[in-house]
Amino acid sequence: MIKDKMQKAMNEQIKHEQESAYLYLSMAAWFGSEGLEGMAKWMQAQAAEEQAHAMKFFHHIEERGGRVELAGLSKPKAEWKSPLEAFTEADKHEQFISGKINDLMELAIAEKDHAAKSLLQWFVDEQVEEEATTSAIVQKLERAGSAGHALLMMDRMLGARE
Ligand code: OFO
Repeated sequence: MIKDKMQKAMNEQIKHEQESAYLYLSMAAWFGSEGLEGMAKWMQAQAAEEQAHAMKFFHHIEERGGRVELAGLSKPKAEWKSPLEAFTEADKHEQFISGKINDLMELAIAEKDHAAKSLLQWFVDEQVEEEATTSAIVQKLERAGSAGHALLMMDRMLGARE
């Protein structure tokens, strides 16, 4: 049975994951409006992944006899100055999420909640990957600068994401 403290914290994390999905979906819409279809596709895939993350917490709470309670989502930003600005924000957002996962892990350790620790270890590893991916894209975009052809190449490369 999940304890109240952990249930509350995981319900909050469902909100963070859904807000991640919402932010990336908003970025997908913005990239689409800028004619950068590859980046739009990448962000759509990222949004779907975030929803899957939210569902992992959802199922964990339910499987342990807890109660999922959804919170309201804040309106995501809708405009960015450049692809670099959008991906830099995505990268910062992933760092924020890593912090939240670490906080949850700290709580699981303090509460001796081994089931939560097992789930959270997956997220700790996932966040390493998420941060590495977004920061590598930021680095490439920085190199591309304002060169149109480099940006279009990046767009094609990111659009190849399954
Ligand atoms: Fe759920 O990993 Fe990104 O936010």
